[in-house]
Amino acid sequence: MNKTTCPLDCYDMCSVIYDDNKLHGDKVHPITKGFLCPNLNSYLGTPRIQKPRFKGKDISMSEALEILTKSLKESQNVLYFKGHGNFGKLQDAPMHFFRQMDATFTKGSLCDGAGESGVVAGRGESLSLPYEEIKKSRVVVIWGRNSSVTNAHFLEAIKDKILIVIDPVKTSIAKKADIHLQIKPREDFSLALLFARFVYIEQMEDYDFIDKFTNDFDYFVDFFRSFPVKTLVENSGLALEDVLTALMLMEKEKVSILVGVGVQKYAHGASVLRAIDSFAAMMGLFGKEGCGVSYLGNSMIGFNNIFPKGKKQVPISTVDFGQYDIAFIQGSNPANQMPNTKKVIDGLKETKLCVYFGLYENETSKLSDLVIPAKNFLEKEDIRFGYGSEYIGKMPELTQSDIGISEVELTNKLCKEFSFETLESEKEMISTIVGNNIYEEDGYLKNKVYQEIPYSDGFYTDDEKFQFMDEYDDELCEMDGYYLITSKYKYSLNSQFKRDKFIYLHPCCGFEEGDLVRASSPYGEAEFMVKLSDDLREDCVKIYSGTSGVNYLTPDESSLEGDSAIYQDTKIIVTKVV
Ligand SMILES: Nc1nc2c(c(=O)[nH]1)N[C@H]1C(S)=C(S)[C@@H](COP(=O)(O)OP(=O)(O)OC[C@H]3O[C@@H](n4cnc5c(=O)[nH]c(N)nc54)[C@H](O)[C@@H]3O)O[C@H]1N2
Ligand SMILES: Nc1nc2c(c(=O)[nH]1)N[C@H]1C(S)=C(S)[C@@H](COP(=O)(O)OP(=O)(O)OC[C@H]3O[C@@H](n4cnc5c(=O)[nH]c(N)nc54)[C@H](O)[C@@H]3O)O[C@H]1N2
Ligand code: SF4
Ligand SMILES: [Mo]
Repeated sequence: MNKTTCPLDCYDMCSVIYDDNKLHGDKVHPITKGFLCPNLNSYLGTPRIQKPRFKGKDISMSEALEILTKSLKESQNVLYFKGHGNFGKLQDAPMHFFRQMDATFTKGSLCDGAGESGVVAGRGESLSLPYEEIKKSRVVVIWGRNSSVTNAHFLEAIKDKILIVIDPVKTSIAKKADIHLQIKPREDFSLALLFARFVYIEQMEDYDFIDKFTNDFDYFVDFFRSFPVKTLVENSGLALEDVLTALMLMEKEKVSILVGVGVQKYAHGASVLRAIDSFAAMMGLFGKEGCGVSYLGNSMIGFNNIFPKGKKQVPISTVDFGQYDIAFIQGSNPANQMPNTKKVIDGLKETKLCVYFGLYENETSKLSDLVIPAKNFLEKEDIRFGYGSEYIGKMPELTQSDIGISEVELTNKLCKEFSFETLESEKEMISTIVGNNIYEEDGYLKNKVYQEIPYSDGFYTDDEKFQFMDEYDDELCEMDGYYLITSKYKYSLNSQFKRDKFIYLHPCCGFEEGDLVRASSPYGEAEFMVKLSDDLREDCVKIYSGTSGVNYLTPDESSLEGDSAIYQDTKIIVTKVV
């Protein structure tokens, strides 16, 4: 039996059996429990790029590498741009080459970076909650995470809990919740401060915890008291009664708060996570059985990074491809997934050589001069770490194919051409990366950092204490139009697999199902077909990640902290196309 791990960018990190050319969910893995999601189920059936291509013409792999080498040798100005099409750690191998040739790297994130910097400011490091701890909670708060779509294997762990969902959309998990706070988008900061204010009024603080494990609580009290309750309630778009009901459900209980990326696709995303953490710290929810705040954890915690980036780095969400002679794009589809598609496409057209290194055809491969097919996760040796649990996943090479080249092989070929130091073998690199920081339990690997309940011995800050927030930065500019919700679609993994094509609006918005509409923002416009949904608030539109056109509408700006994309920090005007 061939066991491996799902390579896709996902909280669940499923354990996978590859048998008879098919992928199956591992029945004995405690989280996977025998089923895979529609995305991995589509993996083997999705047509791959078979052959390298240069300016539209099929070529051999050695010709492709020759063109790449020659162009790289002639250029001083190279961008290395990597996405997360495959979460394996050895996917970073090309950094080894591009660092030695002094290419420009990206910093920050298209994903979770704003929130992460808020978590790090308070806790020093972002650890997620072990699956087993979530199971021990009595109350689970799902805050800006669409667990039934993006985190489906965790539903089993939370099925008997008191469930609070905080989301502008009536998601299917929200419909099952004991209470759903259908918050106004962008206002989670206000809600976290409201919670904090009423914890204070009702004297629900955990004073022992605050004394022993935190700093600057008094400043935090002054900080949240500087916001009038009335303003916070109005901002949140919620009834105070519902906010208080949710808080009372948490009183004196073991509470896990599972936070997703939905709350932080904004300039002030770091402050949102810091405020949620500060509220949780006030309640003493860290370091105790069945308690904690789980955001997307740092998957590399405890491990050695053998692929450091080069010194030259630019924020990823504002990359201007046109400034580089060569853009080498790996495991990503920026022409669809990056904000401000018009600017991205103009830039990709301007580069002298745009190189796409991936598995599937997409908007970026079509715009690229040189297309290099990759090996898929079954055809190369790797290991992956998770951002949603304590598990580690082996990804052994299980099959071979004539198609594509692995990231490690490509790196070694380029290093040889440039007389740079080559890589060690895959097994040696994996062993250096993990060091002695893993252990085995019931046949599966886990990260030793999670052997103890996260933060039970203190935090990862200089004085090992949680740092409460006491200031706040935001760049809110008032605009007309609908809030944009752009979240994940069940049948696609960002732009991979089956994509959606609709804009979703509330039935009261005056459009009919099937209408063709033009959506516009200060960044651009695109046309979509309407679907009506009373799961939305009346002030929101929803367009899933991966939908063609959505990122024509999104801002190519970075969050105030964390150099992260801020997809939802704009408003959308919708007009009917006649
Ligand atoms: N099927 C599937 N699974 C995926 C992915 C995929 O594309 N498809 N992508 C993977 C990746 S890359 C990631 S990062 C994770 C992310 O997974 P999640 O963290 O679940 O992220 P999203 O789906 O973007 O958004 C989650 C929820 O946030 C809500 N939301 C939007 N704006 C706000 C707001 O202002 N406040 C609050 N409280 N909620 C808000 C949305 O309605 C949505 O229900 O999923 C991974 N898993
Ligand atoms: N509107 C909007 N935009 C978003 C988001 C959103 O919610 N809404 N979400 C953002 C988030 S959270 C993320 S993480 C980013 C994701 O953005 P990207 O990282 O660009 O993700 P994908 O679109 O999934 O593209 C992954 C590509 O990786 C390639 N690939 C797969 N496996 C391998 C491999 O083994 N080797 C190589 N070389 N290539 C491989 C595939 O061909 C695929 O085209 O998008 C962001 N963009
Ligand atoms: S749920 Fe996530 S980890 Fe599991 S198979 Fe699907 S994409 Fe992979
Ligand atoms: Mo992501």
